[in-house]
Amino acid sequence: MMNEQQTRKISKFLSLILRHNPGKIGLNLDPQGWADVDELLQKVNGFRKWELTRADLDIVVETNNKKRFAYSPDGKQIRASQGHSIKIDLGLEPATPPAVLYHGTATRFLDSIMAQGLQSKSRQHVHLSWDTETATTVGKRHGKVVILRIDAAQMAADNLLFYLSENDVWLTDHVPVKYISLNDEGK
Ligand code: HQG
Repeated sequence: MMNEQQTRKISKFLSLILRHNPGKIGLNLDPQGWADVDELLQKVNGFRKWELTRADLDIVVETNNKKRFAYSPDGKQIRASQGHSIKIDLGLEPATPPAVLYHGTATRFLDSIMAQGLQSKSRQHVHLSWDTETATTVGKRHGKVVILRIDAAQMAADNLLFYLSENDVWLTDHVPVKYISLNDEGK
């Protein structure tokens, strides 16, 4: 049985493989980002000398705090639900966002963001959150956190597209400056 630390280690390695570098273990993803589960297990174990079983993988998929991975309906394939830097097509349909979305970032990025808007950087999309709590957690990874308020209603009205990932992250290509304000709610 895996403990929490092992589960986290596996999850991190899977994020690397399924979002950024499948070639590291000689794995191929299809154009929608899916990997064959049996092949993944074989190649991960070959690379890391782990003895990861399908049952272990089920636990990683189910217990992951952000539901980062999902199985195909027949259970034979697995992919990351978002966060890719490699070019894949998640096949998500455009969805109508809530009126306001949030983006947590570090204060040191503010000047640049307020000049260029939010860019997807190394990932395929800009990631936006439903709530300020989630945005705070995302932003803290980068330094002193600041929360930006995104006028998603106006963006949608202006025909900019949004997608909702399977694990509940809002995705869009770019957020122009005019839709961004500092979130000083409650101050
Ligand atoms: C910033 C995690 C300067 C942007 C999270 C962010 C999320 C700019 C950083 C997911 C900029 C990119 C994504 C501009 C954007 N000038 N900086 N014009 N535009 N930035 O990690 O949103 O745990 O690629 O604000 O929970 O932090 O991996 O994006 O600070 O859902 O599953 O450039 O990653 O999920 O950083 O995080 P990231 P993010 P996982």
